[in-house]
Amino acid sequence: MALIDLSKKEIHCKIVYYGPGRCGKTTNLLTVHSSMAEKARGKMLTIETKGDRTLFFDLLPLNLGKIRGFNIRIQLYTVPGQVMYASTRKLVLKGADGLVFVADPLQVRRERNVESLEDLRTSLLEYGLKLEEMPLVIQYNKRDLVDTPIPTLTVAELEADLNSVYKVKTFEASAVTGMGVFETLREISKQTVRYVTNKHLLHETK
Ligand SMILES: Nc1nc2c(ncn2[C@@H]2O[C@H](COP(=O)(O)OP(=O)(O)O)[C@@H](O)[C@H]2O)c(=O)[nH]1
Ligand SMILES: [Mg+2]
Repeated sequence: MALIDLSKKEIHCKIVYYGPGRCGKTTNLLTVHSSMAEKARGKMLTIETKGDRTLFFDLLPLNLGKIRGFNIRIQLYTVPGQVMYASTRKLVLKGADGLVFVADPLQVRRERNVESLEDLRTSLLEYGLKLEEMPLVIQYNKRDLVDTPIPTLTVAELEADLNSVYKVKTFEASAVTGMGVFETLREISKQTVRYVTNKHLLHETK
């Protein structure tokens, strides 16, 4: 749940980057962190195991400026992808206001994407949240691999697998080069702030 501090005139939103292990969630946050001005970003907290895998979550606080006199603060989280961290993954989702589903285009990960999106939907339901009613964007990551010999899925295939039900905005991206990373963040931030302010009827606050 978003935290609204009326005395400080601040809104805190939580956006979670979700997706199968190794799809590029941590890399998204690292790219955002390295390109944001220092005063707009907080310290990135990341706890990784040896093989650059996220053990608990990554956290990146951002300050997005003001809307209607309220300071907008956003916290970006990632989840650990590995199967054995299912309970941590669910815990990170608690109180999420917006979601980015990061899809891996490697053909060998095709089923993992679908499973992960279903996992997201059912975990949210346990918190009483419906994915189709929440701010959501899908990012088709690693598009830089398309021109390499590595077998990748086409956008049409990914779209059929992951977006035939939700029909949300999608972005082609490469978290390593930065392509599409800010477009994804901008759109989910916009949707999330709108969702949070509508939910709390802030438009009635002067
Ligand atoms: N080629 C390519 N590799 C990527 C991209 N994004 C992430 N990776 C690589 O994929 C691996 C897993 O990325 P990571 O961000 O740790 O995935 P996470 O498990 O979702 O957090 C790392 O070796 C990254 O460098 C991308 O857009 N293109
Ligand atoms: Mg990670």
